[in-house]
Amino acid sequence: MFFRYNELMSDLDQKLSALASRFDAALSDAPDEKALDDLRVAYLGRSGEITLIRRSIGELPAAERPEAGKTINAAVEALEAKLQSALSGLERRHLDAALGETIDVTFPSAPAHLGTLHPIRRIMNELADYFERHGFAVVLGPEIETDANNFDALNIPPDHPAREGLDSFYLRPDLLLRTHTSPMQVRTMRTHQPPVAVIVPGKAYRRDAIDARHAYMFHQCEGLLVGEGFHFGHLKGMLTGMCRALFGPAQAVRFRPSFFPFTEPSAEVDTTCPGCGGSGCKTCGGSGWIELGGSGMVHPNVLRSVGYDPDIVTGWAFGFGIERIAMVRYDMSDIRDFFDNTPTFLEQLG
Ligand code: 2NL
Repeated sequence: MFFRYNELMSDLDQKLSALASRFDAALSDAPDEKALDDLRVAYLGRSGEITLIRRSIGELPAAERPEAGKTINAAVEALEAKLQSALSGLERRHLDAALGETIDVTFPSAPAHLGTLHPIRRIMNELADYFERHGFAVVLGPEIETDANNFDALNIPPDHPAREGLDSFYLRPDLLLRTHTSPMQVRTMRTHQPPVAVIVPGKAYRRDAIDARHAYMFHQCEGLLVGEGFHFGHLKGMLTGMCRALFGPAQAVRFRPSFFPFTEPSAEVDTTCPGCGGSGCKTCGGSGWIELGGSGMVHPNVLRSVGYDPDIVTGWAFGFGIERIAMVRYDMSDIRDFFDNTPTFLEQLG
């Protein structure tokens, strides 16, 4: 009797042998770990081909089932071994590729992000440069102040509305966040004999509700000149020069009568609107002028409160809001843009 080779093999052997051939072919085509895993699922997984074959054992005569089980287990082990060895091969190839890679350690890195000066700091620096050129010292002081320095010494009486808790941040009945930088001028006058020429840039705090024009913290630059023979003309000259340093040589300056408890006489300081050069635009509300801050001759009561003799020395002072100057300079409409800390916004203000 002649049998063809295939007929010698049991049906199960034939199935497993065909499966192994297909598996080998697919394995040699598998490019990566993902493909290997797909193969494992397709052949050895819960509903894979081997599982289907294993289920068919039930159709065999009981005597043949143990042998068939062993045959299938052997086939599974063979497939798993091939998968494992293919996986090791892939890993080795990855490693070889990584080891063969050359890294140019001299290649320039991406440029570091350096950031820029905050626009508020730029204005403060420009003010400091201008006043230092004219012999003023820049002094800085504490942001927590006594009510005596913040109010009493500045001729602000106990019943003045600015002293209300609603308008200021109190830490204790006698201690608050300074509402202006003036208390540092007071400290300077108490510790220095005239002549005194200082500017005080820094933070000030008021209990304002936040909107496009108000913030509970803002920056001020105050200035003070006290000595024998100083008069309003010196103030006009210094502030005109300041506006020209900030906004350009064509700036004019206008002083409007006003009131502050710490100066007498007092004046608001306006300068030519940089938006329109004085012809009137939206920025200046059509007036051609924009208001920068206040100024005046130091009140005799203030001079007395620091131990100076108002019959011998006179002086002037001023106070400007830095945000106000920066908003005019950079044509901004919302004060909150300074404090939102959006680098892309702040960096475009040059
Ligand atoms: C404003 C007004 C001003 C002062 C601040 C001052 C300081 C001392 C004595 C007298 Cl120690 N005066 N400072 C004077 C006038 C006006 O600021 O509206 N600032 C934004």
